[in-house]
Amino acid sequence: MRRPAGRCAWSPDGLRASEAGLKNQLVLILGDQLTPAISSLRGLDPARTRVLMVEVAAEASYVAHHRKKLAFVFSAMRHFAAELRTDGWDVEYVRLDDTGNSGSLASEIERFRRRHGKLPLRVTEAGEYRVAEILRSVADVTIVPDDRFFISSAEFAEWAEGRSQLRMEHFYRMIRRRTGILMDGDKPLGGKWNFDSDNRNAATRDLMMTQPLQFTPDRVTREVLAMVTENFPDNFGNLEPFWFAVARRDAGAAFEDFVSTRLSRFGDYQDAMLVGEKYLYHAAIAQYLNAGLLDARHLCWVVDSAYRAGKVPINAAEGFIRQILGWREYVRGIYWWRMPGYADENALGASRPLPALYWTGDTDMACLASCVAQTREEAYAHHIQRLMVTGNFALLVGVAPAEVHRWYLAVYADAYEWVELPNTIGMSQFADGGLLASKPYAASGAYINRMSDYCHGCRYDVKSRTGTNACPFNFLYWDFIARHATMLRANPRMRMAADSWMRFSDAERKNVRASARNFLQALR
Ligand code: FAD
Ligand code: DLZ
Ligand code: SF4
Repeated sequence: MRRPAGRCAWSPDGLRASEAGLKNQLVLILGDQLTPAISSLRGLDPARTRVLMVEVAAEASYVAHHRKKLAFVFSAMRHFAAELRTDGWDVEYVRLDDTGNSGSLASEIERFRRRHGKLPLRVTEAGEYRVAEILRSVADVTIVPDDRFFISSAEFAEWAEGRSQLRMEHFYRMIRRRTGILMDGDKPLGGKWNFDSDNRNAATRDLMMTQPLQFTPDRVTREVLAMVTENFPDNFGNLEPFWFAVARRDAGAAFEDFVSTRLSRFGDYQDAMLVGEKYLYHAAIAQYLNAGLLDARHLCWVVDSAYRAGKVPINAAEGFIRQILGWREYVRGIYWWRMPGYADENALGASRPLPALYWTGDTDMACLASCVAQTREEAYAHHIQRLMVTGNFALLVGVAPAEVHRWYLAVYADAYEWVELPNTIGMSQFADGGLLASKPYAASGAYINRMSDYCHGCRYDVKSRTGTNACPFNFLYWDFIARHATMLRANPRMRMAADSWMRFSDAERKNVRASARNFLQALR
């Protein structure tokens, strides 16, 4: 919203006289704080508050975001500004292409203060360390906790300190007890805390699968799409068709649709992958949740109620709730507990550059080609595609974790560093040496073959271990085990694999390592 120039006189201290009387607080709302319940607005009087939202080049380019992600963030920000105005808030909204936009969060706060007076700033703590540092450096700022999570960073640190080993399962049970979600008194509903072992079915083509709810771009989104086309011509990713929800009501409808059409099978097929079935029974809501369009507590209670009402089975309800109440909170806790050093962890000493196929999808490996193509089209891949295909490949070939991290942060619509970094550094690349995950998620082609139909259309033979036709995941897996055998033998969950390697004949060991060497040379 632009104000007419020269509307009122400057007072000596730089405040516009009329504004100084009326407004006494500036609130900055970041691109992932898009909820009227955000803590920075709580308790404030709209008549005395200016709200500032800024689209800035620095945030749009700290990694080369997927174009769909950019369009989603900007359109959701614009829709949220409109929502706040309807609720009576006075919102100053700076668009990316507005004349005078100075390009960064700090310089835009400064510019606002030059134009409208030096109001004290209030902001909810940033989700990312990098942005938190920027905000801490701003003059006259009050940073309030982000209470959209079940547990604060300080509480997590208290829970984690002094434990010899962190395990998500222990953390998850603590939060279940604390919240009462899926609990009957102090007992877990369904008689077990975790139904993960019931969640490993491979999907088949005859299953009925529905797509996530899709939305037609409105005028605001169309303007954003044009702006992204013009300003980010070289970024990765297809911009259209663009069908994400960008307003709270639509994101809510997308979640309700998931609960009524896909949740009941979410548990059974959580780990499955099928060519061309991008979503299976996944929710496809992380981008909404992380931006603030959905509320984690609400989601968990809705699913808890669906189970209690007999609408969905326990393995579905528990499986879904574990992702949000468990994993999502756990990775955030680890992020804030271990930053800033966590971003530089590299326990396995991996140093290979990210192969170009992560951007081009140009590979004969059908599973990788499919996951990269889907990522380019949708800015989405589900967890097992991220962990066991693209992540597993990077782990096995030894890509530098920082490069893997920057790729995941760029290419998914739901990617913010607080959630992406621990998933990449800790869970996927084992670069923290086992702080987050109890073992490396390294797997051969047999796992991918069991959980997907990718191998049917692949030029490689998933049953062969060596040679030019062998599935690269096979020899790369054993090469990985060989490279890290000493460390893996010390891990009870990996000892068997390391011991198996030692039982290979000398000739087979040589063949495996030669196949891996040749493949890696060609990859370079
Ligand atoms: P569903 O499978 O339907 O799960 C429901 C919800 O649970 C998700 O929307 C998400 O909010 C939450 N969730 C599930 N798994 C995780 C997890 N491991 N960590 C945190 N939350 C989880 N998730 C992100 O939100 N942002 C990221 O940047 C991100 N980067 C990842 C990088 C790697 C290498 C890996 C292995 C996983 C990453 N994840 C990330 C976790 C997970 O893959 C996505 O949350 C999920 O795929 C989103 O799709 P969905 O909404 O269909 O999830
Ligand atoms: C991801 C993103 C993008 C692309 N653009 C903006 C922006 O222009 N303005 C803004 O306030 N936030 C943006 N964001 C989100 C931030 O980069 C950052 O990830 C979160 O605020 C978490 O700290
Ligand atoms: Fe992937 Fe190997 Fe199967 Fe090909 S054969 S799809 S490379 S797992």
